[in-house]
Amino acid sequence: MHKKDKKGIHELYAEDPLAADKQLWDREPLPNTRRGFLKKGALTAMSLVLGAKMVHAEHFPAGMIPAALAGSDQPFALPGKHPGLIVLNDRPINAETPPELLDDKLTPNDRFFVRNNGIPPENVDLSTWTLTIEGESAAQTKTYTLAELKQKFTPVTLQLTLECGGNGRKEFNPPAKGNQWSTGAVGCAAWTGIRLRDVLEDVGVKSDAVYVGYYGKDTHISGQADKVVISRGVPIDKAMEAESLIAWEMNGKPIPMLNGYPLRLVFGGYPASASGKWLSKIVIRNQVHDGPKMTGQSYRVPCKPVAPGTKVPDEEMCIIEGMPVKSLITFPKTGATLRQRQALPIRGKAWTSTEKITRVDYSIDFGATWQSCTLEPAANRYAWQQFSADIRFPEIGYYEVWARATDANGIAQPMLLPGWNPRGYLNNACHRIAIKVTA
Ligand SMILES: Nc1nc2c(c(=O)[nH]1)N[C@H]1C(S)=C(S)[C@@H](COP(=O)(O)O)O[C@H]1N2
Ligand SMILES: [Mo]
Repeated sequence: MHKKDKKGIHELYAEDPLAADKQLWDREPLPNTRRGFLKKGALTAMSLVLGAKMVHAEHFPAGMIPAALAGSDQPFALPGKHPGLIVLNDRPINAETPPELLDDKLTPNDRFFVRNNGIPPENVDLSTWTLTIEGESAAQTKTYTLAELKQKFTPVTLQLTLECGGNGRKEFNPPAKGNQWSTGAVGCAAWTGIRLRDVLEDVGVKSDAVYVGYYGKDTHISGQADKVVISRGVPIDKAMEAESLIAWEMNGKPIPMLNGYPLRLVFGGYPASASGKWLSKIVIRNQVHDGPKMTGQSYRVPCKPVAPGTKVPDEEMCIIEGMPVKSLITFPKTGATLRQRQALPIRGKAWTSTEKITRVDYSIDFGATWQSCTLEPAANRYAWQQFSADIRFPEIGYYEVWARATDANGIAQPMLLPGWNPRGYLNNACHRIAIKVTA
């Protein structure tokens, strides 16, 4: 095929999107990937996602999502993932979980969302995988094999909620660039591993330590071998918390490949971007960690509220250090219909980075009045909590069920969108579902 012909496909889509499969167009990845054809790194990512080598990939237009991933019926699931996950971006792979697939107490491994910034490592060898701890504020540099980590330190299992900082981004206006997450970049699993602090203490933490940063074995989408995909971190106090884990198991099984196999950090109550996957190195820093996606506008919000659409200089952006109180209705699926006088059971999850959720309420009159839900306690700090209620509706018609969680500090979710920010982080507006009551 000639270059010109390839370009023709692009132009057709660019000029007349309706001529193309509408859904395919809607699901296009970031605008910056629309031009040019697949790079080597992207090709690897694509094969990984399809679970098979893409034959003739050199002819596949860069702006297009493979048909296998583009429709609402995805014929082949992502490797190790439930077919109901919604793929938002295929290079790198990002997929969210619809609310009704988050109804289990703990999110099953195949339903846990995926947020990749690069390409996961291939052919992971457990016998040669190592974790190195170093940095200005480390008393020494020390490297552990997986077997050493498992033998030397006390294992722990904790239920920890991971939520991407950009979850809910889709709602912001003006829109923010990046994956247009709806509600599903969240999950809560039982993670088994060891405490990060035990390892840090074994190495020795100097008194001037302020931050830890991670490095993982994923590779950059550009195919450049030496380019770090993402290297974020947490303040030393967060690293030293009893719930901060280096994990190798998720719900009693090895962590799925797309979620960081064989080793990852798990920081509950923090933007999940801090929870480094395919973990190979931790640096103990005497300054705020400055790896890729730690600086500039990434995972930061304006230090002071700004009007929607404002350009905010880097120095007025502050690092996100915790996720806001939030909840999700996981049953029924939006659009449920029931008969008059039938009670509607609802279920959902609520989570916070503070001590705990103390109440969840629901409204069927668009927030005018609220009734309380039954709320289960958390298994441990940073685990999500289950709520439920039986709702009766006064008459036939259309309703919405809204849910609103409140934390131990008395902070409740906003009913509408919270503060606009340039990158579209921290949307914790109340979740709602549509209900029809018929005769
Ligand atoms: N090495 C590495 N770690 C990473 C990422 C990544 O791209 N590479 N993505 C981060 C982001 S932004 C999020 S939201 C979580 C997502 O974790 P999950 O894919 O297991 O749901 O992993 C974080 N850790
Ligand atoms: Mo994220």
